[in-house]
This record gives sequence, C-alpha cells and structure tokens, in this order.
Amino acid sequence: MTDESNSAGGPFATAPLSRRRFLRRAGVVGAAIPVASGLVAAACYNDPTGGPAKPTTGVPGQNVQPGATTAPTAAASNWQKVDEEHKAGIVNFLKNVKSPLTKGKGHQELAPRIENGVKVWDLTVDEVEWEVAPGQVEKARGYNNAVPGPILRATEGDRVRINVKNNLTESTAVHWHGILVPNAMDGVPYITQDPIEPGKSFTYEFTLRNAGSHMYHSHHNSADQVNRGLLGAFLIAPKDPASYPKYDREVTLILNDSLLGFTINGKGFPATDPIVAKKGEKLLVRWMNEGMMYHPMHLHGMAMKVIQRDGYPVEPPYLCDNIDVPPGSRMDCIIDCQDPGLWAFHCHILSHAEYEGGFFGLVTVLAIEDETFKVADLLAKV
Ligand SMILES: [Cu+2]
Repeated sequence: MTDESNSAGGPFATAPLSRRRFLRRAGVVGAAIPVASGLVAAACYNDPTGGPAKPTTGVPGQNVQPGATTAPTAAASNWQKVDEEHKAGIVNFLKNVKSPLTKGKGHQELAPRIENGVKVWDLTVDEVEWEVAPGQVEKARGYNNAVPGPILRATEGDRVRINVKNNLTESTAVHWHGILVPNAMDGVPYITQDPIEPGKSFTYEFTLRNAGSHMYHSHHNSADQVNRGLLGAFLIAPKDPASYPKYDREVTLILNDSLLGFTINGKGFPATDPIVAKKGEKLLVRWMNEGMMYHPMHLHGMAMKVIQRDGYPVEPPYLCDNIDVPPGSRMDCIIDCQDPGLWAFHCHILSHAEYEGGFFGLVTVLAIEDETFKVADLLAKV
C-alpha cells in the first residue's frame, strides 16, 4: 500500500503499477462481477414491474450502516482494499482507450451498398457470446454478431432496403423505432407481418420520411431479445442540414439494462468508451434507451443543451446537467466543451453506476483536451 499513497497530484500522479499488481487488480475487477449482478437483481426488486427476489447475500453496501461516521474497526483493513479496487477500475477504464479490455465491439458504422439508387444493408440475427465487461461473458443476441448492431446512417428522402436473415432458434422481426414507415414495414409480428422464423429471411424497404436519431430492434419476445442485444442506431440526417444545430463531433450512446447488466453501447464500465473532445468543440450526444428502466444521465462540470427528443425539435432547447432518458426515447443534446479535464458522466440512479468497490455499469467520462490536458498524458502515468 505504501507505494500508492495519495499525493498532491491526485491518484494519477502515483507510481505506475507493477505488472503483478496490475494483473491482481484486473482479477479483483473480474471477481466483482457477480456482485454487480447482485446489484441488478436488487434494482429489479425495487422495480414495480417485478423481478427476482431481493438477494440476501452479495448486495454491495449491505454492511454499510446508514449514518455511520466512522468505519467499524473490523473494516479498517478493508477500506484500503476498497479504494484500491476503485482505483483499479478507473485505471482499467483509461487503458481501454489504447487497447480494448473486452472482446467484441458493436455499434460500428456499416456503409450501405447502392442498388439502383437504393441504400441496402444485410443484417443477420445471431446468437453471440458477448463480453460485457472484463470476464463477464453473456449469452447475448446481436445483429451481425455485435451488440449493438451496426449503425445505419442515411438521409431523409433516401430509399432504403434491409435484408434480415434469422439465424436464431426462435422467430424474430425488426421494428424501425421512430421511423415513419408504411404499415406493412413496421416489424410487429401478427400486427403487420408474420414473424421471421428460424432460418428464414425478410426484406424491409421504405423511403425515409423523417430525420432524427432513431433505433431498430427486435419486436418479438422483445423483453428478452432486445434486452440481450438485438438493437442498433438508425441515424437519419435532415435533407436540409441547416435545419439542425451545428456541431463538431458526435457520439451515440445506447443504454440497456437487466439481462446483460447495465451497458452503454453494449459494454459496462470499465469497458465503456471514454468520450474525448477538444476544448472549444461542440459535441452532439445522441442518447438512446433500449432498456427497461429510466436512466437519468448526469454530466459533471457543464450543461447539456437538449435540442431534440425522438427526432423532433425541442422548442425552445433547454439546458440541464441531468438528462432523463426514458425507455424507448432518444434525446439529442449538444455540449459546449470548454473546461479541460476528465468529467464523470454517469447514471444518477447510483445503483446503476457504483458499488462499494467502485464504478460499474452506466459510467463513462467526457475528457476535454487542450494543450495542458491530454488523456495520453494520463495514460503514461498508469
Ligand atoms: Cu440508470
């Protein structure tokens, strides 16, 4: 412990971790995962929609006495371990910038091919083993073997075609969430189409009538299929770019919860991606919630200007630092990145973001860089 006492320069001014210490800590982070799963169960217990019974063991923080001002003597040797575990999570998270902590990366842009003027994508619906956080591998489902599926990007007025092949052992269908489509293309089994049976394919085709930050997801056994990863972003630019506020950089963050744990773009902290921007940039964040819970996402240090909800303008735009993203909704906001540093960005239902061993789940940071502050410099210290 002595080589890692806090210094005036903050936690990242301390000596680098030895390889052995780093590996041990990585193990600690992995061992914390069943505890995190216990948190999910605990959260479900408080959910009026039901869920598993509250676990009697393994609930992080259950031994903390409300109102206690001093740690019990028996825990005196524990707080340092807790702090070490917490720090290890942050160090791992930052290392994730250089080399991913987990296998598999979803939410990648997939360029369409053009057939007679139509933008065409092929999507497969797959069973996939998905590493959500280091060592936490889940039985997931993904479009094109990824969680989330590929980002589909087009422009208002485009004709699009999406060929869907079902490789599951159960039926499925794809709903184009928020996109104005002809009724037969809406993707809801027995309401607008027959389900896509195992081994079968279905082709969706429509003209994009409304711009916005939209989604696509399964609409069959969806509490399971969407929750396990059958979801993705469908971003439709307006035909007139002047109709949308200007921004320099964009990121789309899809929230999910429950069956794969709490995830941003298919990963839980420390495997979530840090968001890196330059001082002076205007950053567009497109929030999407594909989960079954509310997630108030809180940004430290500055405001977010909310400009669109579900692809429709918010008039007038409003400022907040805690944006509620309800299940099914998309919220576009612009952040004026002015103050350099690492700014925590997390769900403020705190049991979705932190337990006694540190952060997990719905946590990332906004790193604002200038000539005095760079993530690479931080990485050099850890
Ligand atoms: Cu949350």
